[in-house]
Amino acid sequence: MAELEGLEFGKSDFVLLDEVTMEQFMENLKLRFGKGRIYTYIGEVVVSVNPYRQMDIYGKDSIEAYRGRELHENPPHLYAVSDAAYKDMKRRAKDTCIVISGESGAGKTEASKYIMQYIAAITDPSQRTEVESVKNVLLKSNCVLEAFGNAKTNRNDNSSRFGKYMDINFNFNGDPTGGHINNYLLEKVRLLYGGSNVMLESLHLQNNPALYVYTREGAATSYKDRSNHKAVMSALEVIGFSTEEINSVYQVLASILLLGNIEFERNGESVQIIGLEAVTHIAELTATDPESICKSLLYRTVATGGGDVIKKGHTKEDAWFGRDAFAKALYERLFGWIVSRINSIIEVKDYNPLLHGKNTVIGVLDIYGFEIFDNNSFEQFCINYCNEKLQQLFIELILLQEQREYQREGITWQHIDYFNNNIIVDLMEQPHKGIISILDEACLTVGRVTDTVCLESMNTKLSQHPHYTSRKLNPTDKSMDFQKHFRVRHYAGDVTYSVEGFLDKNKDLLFQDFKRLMYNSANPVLKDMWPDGKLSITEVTKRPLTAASLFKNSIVALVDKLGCKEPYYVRCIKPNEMKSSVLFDDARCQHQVAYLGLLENVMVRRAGFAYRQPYARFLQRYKMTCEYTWPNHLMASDRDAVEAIVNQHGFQDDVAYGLTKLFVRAPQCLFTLEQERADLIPILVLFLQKVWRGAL
Ligand code: AOV
Ligand code: MG
Repeated sequence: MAELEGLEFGKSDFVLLDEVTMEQFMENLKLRFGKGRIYTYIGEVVVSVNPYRQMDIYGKDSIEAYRGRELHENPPHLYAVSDAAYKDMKRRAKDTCIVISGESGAGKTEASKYIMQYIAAITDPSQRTEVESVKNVLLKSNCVLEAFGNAKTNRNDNSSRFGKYMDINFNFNGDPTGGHINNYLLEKVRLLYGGSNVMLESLHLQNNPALYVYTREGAATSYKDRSNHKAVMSALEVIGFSTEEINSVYQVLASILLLGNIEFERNGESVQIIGLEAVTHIAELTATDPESICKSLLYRTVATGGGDVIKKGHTKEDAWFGRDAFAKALYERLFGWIVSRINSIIEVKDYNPLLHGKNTVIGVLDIYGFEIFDNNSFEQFCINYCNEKLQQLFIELILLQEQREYQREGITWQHIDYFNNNIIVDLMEQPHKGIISILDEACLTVGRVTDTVCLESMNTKLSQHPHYTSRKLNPTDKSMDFQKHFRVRHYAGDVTYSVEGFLDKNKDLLFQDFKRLMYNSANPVLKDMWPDGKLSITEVTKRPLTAASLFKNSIVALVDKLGCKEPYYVRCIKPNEMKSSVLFDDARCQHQVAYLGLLENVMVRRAGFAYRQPYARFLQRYKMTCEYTWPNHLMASDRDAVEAIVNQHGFQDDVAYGLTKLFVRAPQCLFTLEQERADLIPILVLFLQKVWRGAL
């Protein structure tokens, strides 16, 4: 078992700080980071600082050290919370979830992978093959989803451009039986891998990302390489994708790249395609015909008021727009299809509760972190909205959870005021009044509503809101252009959004002709990705929900789902902007600690009882510090024995006795006990050695 840390590493739990001040908090965080202690608790919450280097704390022996142990028995670790979530689920037959939050590059995705690894390692020691396969698929799916859903941004080389919520199902034995992945908002358009030359040839591609418009930008810095590509291929195989399916995946990717190189020019009244060779290749790759592709690129089918169907020629601009929308949609559908294929492979099949007991779940949420770029667009708006919602959930749950625990244990609870970001969430999502509503309204308005017009409308309707600013409202602010920008004061900081492209992205318009084109593909895999292409133009009447509304609905559903599980939290902090393993940027870190509400979290935790432990555990750990309990007690119950320890140390006024747990108000009590224990252990060891040798 890993030994508890010495005091030279600082306090392993922030509730043990002498005083809850920002200074003390930061001092402790920095000290620990400097000593390679990247995890620290606030009660059951793990605060993690990205080490930006490989740590030797994730191996098999670490896993063994944490397996089945209580939170405070080992140095803080993701493994300890994972174990707690797992035990909680198993003991109480209750769904749990681990929510990982923090800004871009703070280490969320890495944390989620270690958590999955740990859960996979501790479950099912008998290694039954069926269970093995579920675990395998879950672990391998990470690699595939990252390959397709991550990209380099200026904040993180391997940034998640999609949100991932993964449920792992367990039977009553605590063995994994299946799982389900939900993905959220994929930022479309990216990536080219170093595929083998033979393969590239068959895809009509050349091994040079710079040749393709869609990958040119990332080409110089692309870190995806051949070995990575192989790993993805083999992961797809292990998961259970057929050769046909894998080929289709690459055919779609190739088509997207080729599509990006098609151009349009005006020829008299009409528009024509430059790059017919690419069209031929795309037709071959997508099992469609070149003529239909040309038609979809140049015309759209519209239903007239009289019920007639006519072909309307695109303007050059429409054609460009259509091409890009098609490419993005191809990518999005591909990603969605991969996720649903994985889901169909890992879904729990033939589960009979009578036979197998109650099915419980551990959910792991790894979503894109709060983002502030130089230019923030619609995607950042959605991503930051999601982070606001999760912050709101954190606030509610941490409070609620405390309250529930106190009730359960029969201890009185005193109310604590807590910063609340409801007001910002409302600004974004409130029906009729919020930004999303105003956007949707603009998208539904017939006629040419531009981004600027929509911004005007926001400025008028939101001028009074304390978290909203526009240049119009604040003419002195030269950092914003009044026709382009608005600013939201988020819980994590001010973000200036550029409205350019907001409406188009929100409409997410894809001409029906493309959907039909793909639905009519002779490749069943492609057809499967485009079920809505089945509808004829006269059947498509209902206006689809906008991108923002769809996203909002999915996040609301996610929050509901998380809300009814027992939550565990990992709060990630990014130590600096340079990806350095030694630099602790005080100001940046303090900012994150502040907006994550970590200080308030410590206060809530300490206001009542900072520390709690089941009687048996407490006794086990500290019985050596009391003459009545060492080596064994003769009292009626563990609770009574614990009381003896407490009384002997004079802590009567600092504790409360719950039904199953001891609650300790002052962290100093634990200090004392821990110190005494640490002092006693060498003496006891000596003593036992002597007994052993027969010296006594
Ligand atoms: P994110 O998921 O929080 O950002 P990542 O988990 O991708 O951030 O972490 C960014 C990088 O930091 C990784 O690629 C690693 O190099 C390094 N890193 C993070 N955690 C660890 C760790 N525990 N040990 C070693 N290196 C680590 V985003 O997805 O951009 O919001 O959208
Ligand atoms: Mg990530």
